[in-house]
Amino acid sequence: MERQDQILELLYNNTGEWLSGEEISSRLGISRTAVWKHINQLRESGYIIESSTRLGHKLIPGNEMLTEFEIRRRLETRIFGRNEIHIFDETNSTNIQAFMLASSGSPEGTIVLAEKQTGGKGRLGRSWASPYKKNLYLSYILRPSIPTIFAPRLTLVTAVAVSDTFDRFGVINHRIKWPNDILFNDRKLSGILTEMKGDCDSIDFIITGIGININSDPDDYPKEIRETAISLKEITGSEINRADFLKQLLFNIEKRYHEFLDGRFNSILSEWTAKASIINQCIKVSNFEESYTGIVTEVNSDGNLVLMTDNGIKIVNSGDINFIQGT
Ligand code: BT5
Repeated sequence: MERQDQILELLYNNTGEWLSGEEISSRLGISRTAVWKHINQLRESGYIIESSTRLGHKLIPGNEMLTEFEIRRRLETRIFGRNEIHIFDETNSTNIQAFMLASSGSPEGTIVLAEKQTGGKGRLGRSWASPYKKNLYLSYILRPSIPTIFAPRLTLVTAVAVSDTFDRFGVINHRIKWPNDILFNDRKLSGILTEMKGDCDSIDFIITGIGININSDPDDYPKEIRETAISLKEITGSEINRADFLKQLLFNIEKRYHEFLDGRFNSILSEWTAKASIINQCIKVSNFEESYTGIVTEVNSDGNLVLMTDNGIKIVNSGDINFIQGT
């Protein structure tokens, strides 16, 4: 552990109380001048620390830092985030970074975060708006030993884990929109992008990327999505600590991923279906190649939409859906 982290740890163990410079210096075996220097650096990086020559130092609760230290001290997972954590102040896309890390051997559970993405990716070449220090832009590496054809199921598994986390933060009335959106009042709160490297037989690795609007305000987005995006802060009326949200999210992702690996996909799919309120709805689904209108009879175990159309049953594996009014 680095010196600054050791000092933080001591301050955290005494949050809201004074801890003398002398005690810190003797516990860590460094000079009091060195303690002051580290405390100043911590303050510069955003921690609110009161200091007094007589009383020492006191950490004021309520910081909003997304650092490796803040993440690790919260973790309740066994694998996710336990090994490699990569945090960028700014990067093109956490999915791209995670892909490169996975290609050079980073293990399952490696997580990649950014405070800002300059080329945040959506599906089908679209982009993900990623304002600085407001939200969560997370990608992680999976290396499941499953047949390649099962990989699309992981998007549904992830959507349920993200939805579990919103439940936990009191956003009960959100909805999953096939295949990968989480909506609140028809506005987008989160999107998921699953990418894979492998061949027909086996998966080398999967990168799952999740964008979650946590503390952004409408002004933080490009004009085109101001009416269609929403953040957790806008829903709950208060700022959310991103590290707290991330802790819960990683816990839920790991839990759902292991349920999936343990052969419990069908029960996850039932939960997904209940949260998506899509069965028996009339929808139009469009992708590059085609568009169909029909009634959804099922989301099958591959995550495909099964539609009853005027021309019979259609099974659709990708695209965007719109609900047709009046059904
Ligand atoms: C998605 O694509 O919803 C997947 C988004 C995945 C983003 C994460 S962030 C971390 C990781 N690194 C990446 O580079 N990507 C992943 P799609 O279904 O194609 O939706 C994209 C559409 O959502 C855009 O065309 C906009 O209309 C809208 N959109 C873009 N940014 C948004 C935002 N921050 N909030 C709500 N809607 C947004």
